[in-house]
Amino acid sequence: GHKPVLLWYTGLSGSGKSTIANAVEAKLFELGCHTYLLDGDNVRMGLNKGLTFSEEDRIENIRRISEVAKLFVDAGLIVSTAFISPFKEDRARARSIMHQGEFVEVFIDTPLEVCESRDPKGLYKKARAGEIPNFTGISSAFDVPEQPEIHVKTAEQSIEQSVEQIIGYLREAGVI
Ligand code: GGZ
Repeated sequence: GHKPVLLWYTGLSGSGKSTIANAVEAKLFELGCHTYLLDGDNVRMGLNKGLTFSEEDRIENIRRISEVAKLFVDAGLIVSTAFISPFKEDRARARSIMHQGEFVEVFIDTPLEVCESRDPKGLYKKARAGEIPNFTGISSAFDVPEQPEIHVKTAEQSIEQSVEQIIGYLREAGVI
């Protein structure tokens, strides 16, 4: 058994949010937990189709994601959301609609230089060239989380170690 909880991943494009969230999910599945992952692939294509990367639309993107995540947590699942979620007010609102202890902020802390050097989709290159407006870290803000429950420094450890760090937190917190 496990307690329902929301793992709220936040970090720059290319920081490793999706990779780590997927690996943590696989581990939780092995442990018999019921999980659900919300990410760009299943949300920005469907529920939030049509939303752009303007400040206004990002706020709406995160608001809808927060509400949907709450529903899944109410259904008893361990929910993970993997979105940049750059604005601290929006993360604070997501936290505020959850019950005490059900919101776990996971800061995937990868320096901009590292994200930019990885640049798996070539988006940073395009953003630097001015081809993508409002690009987080280049031409749109990312508010650094001040007190995340879990602070993952990906430049200093392997993906496996990051996964263990998160699983370890969930064990200590009595979630799993
Ligand atoms: C940031 C952008 C942008 C802009 C497209 N700024 O690395 P990716 O490609 O796969 O992840 C990024 C994703 C960010 O969507 P989110 O829904 O997570 O953002 S937010 O929480 O801020 O609403 C990136 C791609 O979309 N992308 N344009 N301008 N990332």
